[in-house]
Amino acid sequence: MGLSIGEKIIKAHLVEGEMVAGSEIALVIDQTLTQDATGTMAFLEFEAMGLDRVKTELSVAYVDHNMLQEGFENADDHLFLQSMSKKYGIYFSRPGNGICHQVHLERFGIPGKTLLGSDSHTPTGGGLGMLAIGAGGLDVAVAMAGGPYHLTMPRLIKVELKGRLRPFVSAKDIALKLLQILTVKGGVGALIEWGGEGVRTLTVPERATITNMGAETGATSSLFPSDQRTLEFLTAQGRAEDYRPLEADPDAVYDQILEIDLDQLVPLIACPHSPDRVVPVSEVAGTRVDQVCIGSCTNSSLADLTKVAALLKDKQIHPGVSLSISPGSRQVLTMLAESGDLQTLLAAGARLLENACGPCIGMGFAPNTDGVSLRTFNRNFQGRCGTQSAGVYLVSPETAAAAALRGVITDPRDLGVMPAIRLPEAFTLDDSQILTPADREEAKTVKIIRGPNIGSFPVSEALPDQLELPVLIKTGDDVTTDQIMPAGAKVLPYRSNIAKLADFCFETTDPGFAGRARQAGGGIILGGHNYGQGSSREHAALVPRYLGVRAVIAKSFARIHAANLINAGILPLTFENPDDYQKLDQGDWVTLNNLHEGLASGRINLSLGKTSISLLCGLTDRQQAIIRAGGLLELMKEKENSTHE
Ligand code: MIC
Ligand code: SF4
Repeated sequence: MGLSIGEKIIKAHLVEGEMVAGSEIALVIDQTLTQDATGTMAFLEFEAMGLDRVKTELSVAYVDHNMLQEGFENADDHLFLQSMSKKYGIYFSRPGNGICHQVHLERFGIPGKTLLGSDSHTPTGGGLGMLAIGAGGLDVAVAMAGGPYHLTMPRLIKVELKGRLRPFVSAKDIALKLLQILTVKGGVGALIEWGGEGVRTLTVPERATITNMGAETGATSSLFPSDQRTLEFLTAQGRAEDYRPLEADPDAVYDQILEIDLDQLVPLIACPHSPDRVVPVSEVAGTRVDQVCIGSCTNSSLADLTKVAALLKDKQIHPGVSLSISPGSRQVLTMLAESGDLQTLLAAGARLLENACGPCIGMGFAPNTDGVSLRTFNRNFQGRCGTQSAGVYLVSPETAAAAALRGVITDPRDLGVMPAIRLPEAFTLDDSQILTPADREEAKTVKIIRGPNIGSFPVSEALPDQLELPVLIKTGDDVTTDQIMPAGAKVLPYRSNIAKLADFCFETTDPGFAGRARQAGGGIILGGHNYGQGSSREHAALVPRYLGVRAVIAKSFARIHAANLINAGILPLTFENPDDYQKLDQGDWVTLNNLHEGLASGRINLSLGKTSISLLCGLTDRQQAIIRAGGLLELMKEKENSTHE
């Protein structure tokens, strides 16, 4: 039987388990990436492992999220990351060099390799044919230390692309179409592989837009083949030697096959407040627009911004619209300046922001009260932009440009003829803002710079056999990690300071949560389906754990968050009978009985007065050991102590 692209990469990196969907496997990780918002914690965890250098082929640390620097906190974090990188053999992409996923694609990604990143949009690398997976910081730290990455072998979804995109319809519309089909839950447990004749028409940055947003379906990762288009991109980046072809075997077998006809695809838009609320742009055309933001790891490539410049050339944006442009990298910004397109964008009235995540994560450029913001980004969860009452719509660069010109949501096809754009054959190369680590000798003398904002990793304790705790909160379906642990300009500076961060847990939806947890000395969380979707931030597990949360009971979990809960020593439990969710309420004191036996048998009994509820916890032996120890770092310490005795 033939193999798919993903199966080929997995087979070449498999160190534990079998390639059977649903079972646990472990993979060797070739490359890692971290960013500043999750990286400080990942680096503290790596440091706690006591190694003198990373063991990967390549590890890169990026600074792209926390760049407002309203106080000393962010700058402290940057210096900490820079000194850690220098000492431990990690390349350091300086603030201003660009968004991690865009820069990694341009300068480091290699087809056929594995990449583990402490950011949920790491699958952007799948556009180059690399198996790129998002994970919590601790899993990335383990990979930096040379340990394998454990995950559930995904089932395979193949998406066949037919035909060719029409003018004004672009890769973002393909990503939105898939979200319309799969929803924010449909990709959970799956690897999405793209194939069919339409694939050949898409460039690597276009493919990367699609694999980037595969994260919104909950998928483990998304992958394109590595072909002539890949070679063209790598050659233009001066990296032709990194090319290797990679295709699925013709007789590869998939669990599900979908088809998208590019000829029939129209401009699409995701309405507030979920990336899967997708409709044709024409359905909401005419809606007033206050703000348009172009950028983010989804749509900030040179081609994206060149298209926008072509559409805005010799025109002025609508007076009611504020337009921001955040180029994905310094390479993109430099080339926009060289081509004159930067001047075109500024002359049209655009506001130029840094080459960073910026408004995507609520770091500035928050919309007005009740504002309507059209963004080329990937997430539109309520409040993520910094304004609770604003409505964020997700669109392609073409649709964003049309709205910027007209002041209302506009089908970009109404703009007439799409101007032809010309891209240079070679990218402008300048890696001066990527710092090379010290060699082994010099590394010994490098001192780690640790400002007062750098906290320490919280300690946890082993799991008792019985827990009696209150239900601290009862949530609905699709709770995001942005709700559990909000980001934005006020909170992000404390990503290296768990004690301080704890004040903000569930703050936007339930400001009393942290107080209740502190008062009760801990508790459990009750969730609906897809609990913990979205970001990979392990803070959404570390902070509840710090507040004494020992278990989350939900109807189902998002992949990365479930792994983060286990690593933090929090038990993820599901209902044997989902209707039992109705029987529990906030404030109930519940008892979880015979936990150690239950962990092993996969079934735990919860009692609430006379009511007894059966909960499931299908954990592997490895995961059970982590939970018993109180967390992955605790387990590693236990193991180390027993070898030293
Ligand atoms: C996001 O898009 O939510 C982030 C910010 O990039 C996160 C990481 C984080 O919370 O730091 C992600 O997607 O993993
Ligand atoms: Fe940054 Fe936004 Fe991409 Fe997350 S989704 S990495 S915040 S640009």
